[in-house]
Amino acid sequence: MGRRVLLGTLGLGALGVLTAPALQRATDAFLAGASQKDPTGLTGLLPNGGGFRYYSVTASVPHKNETNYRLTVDGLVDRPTSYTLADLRALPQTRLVHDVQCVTGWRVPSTPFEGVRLSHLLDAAGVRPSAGAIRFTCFDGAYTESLSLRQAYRPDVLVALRMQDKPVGHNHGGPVRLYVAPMYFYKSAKWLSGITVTEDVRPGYWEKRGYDVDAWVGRSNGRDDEPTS
Ligand SMILES: Nc1nc2c(c(=O)[nH]1)N[C@H]1C(S)=C(S)[C@@H](COP(=O)(O)O)O[C@H]1N2
Ligand SMILES: [Mo]
Repeated sequence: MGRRVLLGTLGLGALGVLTAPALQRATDAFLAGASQKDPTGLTGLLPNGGGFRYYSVTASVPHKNETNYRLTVDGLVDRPTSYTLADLRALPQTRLVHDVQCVTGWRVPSTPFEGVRLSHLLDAAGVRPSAGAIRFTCFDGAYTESLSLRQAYRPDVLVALRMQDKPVGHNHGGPVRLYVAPMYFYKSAKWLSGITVTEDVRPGYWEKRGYDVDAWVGRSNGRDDEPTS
């Protein structure tokens, strides 16, 4: 084999190995960059589709699936628990259909979300009397969110496995995202990996940067949108 042919072959082989993850990283980074500085609304034309914008505070997010996804419930509970996707699917599922409202103004009508009620996971873990709030963490390694315990027990707050009647895709925060129907969409943490029961509310990523901790649609952040739930 001549030197050029050998190099060519190696090059193609390397490309084959690299292309899929490298492309995904490039896409993630591009979408993240584009959506963060978008006064035009043009990122609405990019993937996530159906009126949704792609948001991520990190340039790339690892992909999690059937084999490596875990959701932990810990903190002020009697029984700390770790769930696989199969574990979550085996629990009672609730389907809700409401509008989605982002605090930057865009709204998507009647979007189905389906998954396990957060209250179910909290009851299973046994929340201690000293508890007052929940802190959510994500496997992007950066995003966090919060709810008061009272908000967390609402029946329209889900640990969502499905969105738009299909499994939550990676760009929408799959395989598992939080869904807080009555609040601005920043509450619905994508790539959910941790539910920690705490004493007090610890403001989340955007809340430390000025958004309201109690994010009711139409009654917070100085906005007057129609409520979503
Ligand atoms: N982990 C994580 N979750 C997140 C965000 C984020 O940047 N990272 N952005 C929030 C905001 S501001 C919105 S509007 C929605 C966007 O969800 P989408 O990308 O499915 O449209 O996710 C919310 N959850
Ligand atoms: Mo948002």
